[in-house]
Amino acid sequence: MKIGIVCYPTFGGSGVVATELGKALADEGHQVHFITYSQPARLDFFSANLFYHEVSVRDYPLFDYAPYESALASKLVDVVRFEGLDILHVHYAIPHASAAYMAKQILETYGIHIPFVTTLHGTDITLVGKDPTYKPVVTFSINKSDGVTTVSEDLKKDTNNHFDITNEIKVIPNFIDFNRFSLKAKDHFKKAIAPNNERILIHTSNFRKVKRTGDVIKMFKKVLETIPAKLLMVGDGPDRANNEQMCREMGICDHVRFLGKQDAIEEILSVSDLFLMPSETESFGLAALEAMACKVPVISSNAGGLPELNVDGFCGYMSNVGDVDDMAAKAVLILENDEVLNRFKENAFRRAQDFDLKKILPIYIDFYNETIARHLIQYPATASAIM
Ligand code: GMT
Repeated sequence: MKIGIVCYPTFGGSGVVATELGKALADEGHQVHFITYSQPARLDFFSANLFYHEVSVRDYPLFDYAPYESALASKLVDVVRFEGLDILHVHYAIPHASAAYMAKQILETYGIHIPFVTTLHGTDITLVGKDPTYKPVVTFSINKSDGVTTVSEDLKKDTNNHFDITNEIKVIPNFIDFNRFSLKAKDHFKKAIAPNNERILIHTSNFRKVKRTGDVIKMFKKVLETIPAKLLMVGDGPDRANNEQMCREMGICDHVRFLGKQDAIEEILSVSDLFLMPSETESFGLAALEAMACKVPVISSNAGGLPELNVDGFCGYMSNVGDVDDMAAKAVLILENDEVLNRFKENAFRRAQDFDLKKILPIYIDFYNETIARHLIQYPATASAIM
């Protein structure tokens, strides 16, 4: 198959899933074309089956806001025509799904009929998409997609609750590539962070309000009252400066390291004992899955799709959003005893295996084939051209 993937090229979860999916499809022999405004963060190597097409937005003094959506739709038309793509897969509804719809309509004027699949990732529905600013466009483009997927049952439910959806939504959970995410021997690193064998707690995110990074700091402060520990805060974003200030006011700076954005996150996870994700909402929680794959149990909130990933009392614990006391108590329960900690670590790894890329990739490939087949029924004249 020749597949066009549209995504945000940043470190955000949707971009990561899109890029990892594209890489895996390319490994299976499919030709994958990424179409976005800069090289996706995890696409930093050569593969014969991977292509990147940059969407450049022309600035003009008249524009207060450069029209990215039009530039993307035009680029999609160009790439589909030139490369002969079979299907488009857009990640994150805004503005990718509506740009794909626009491109599809334009391509029809050239006699080219291409289906597009939209994958909803979370904030495109739960935070941004349902705002009246975008809602009519999001609803329309979901309903006009030839296939729609969400990364959890909870996100499917939210989408159906908040929008007037006439399309069937298929749930395809996020996945993990164990070739990259697995326990690495990084003892020297562990010694540098925790010279007295303190437990290492970790949080990774984009430090937006929804991640409740302040709760991470408060929870850690409570854990520290019982257990010698260090906290690694990985990533960057709007709340980071506040969180650093909180640590100063709490007098715990010696125990907390803010590491900023990190590429080799699997190496840092490999020296960690507990992952903290107290999010306000989380459609799936990919960062927690990455931790689990590296044998790190998870203390999380029970918001959104997190109960579909974190199995309470098995590979971690869940608490109500904002219940920092409960989260800290459960963290101590896991951390205070080596035997318990090791059991949770092994269970985290076992749970992560349910989301092995090898299990999820065929579901996406089948979904593409079904979508193309359904589309061909609508446009039988194109069948011979594609097959
Ligand atoms: O959570 C973020 O900050 C990034 C966001 C995104 O859209 O890139 O992540 C969403 O998609 C991820 C991949 O499917 C999910 O694992 C995250 O749970 C989801 N974030 C939220 O729902 C808040």
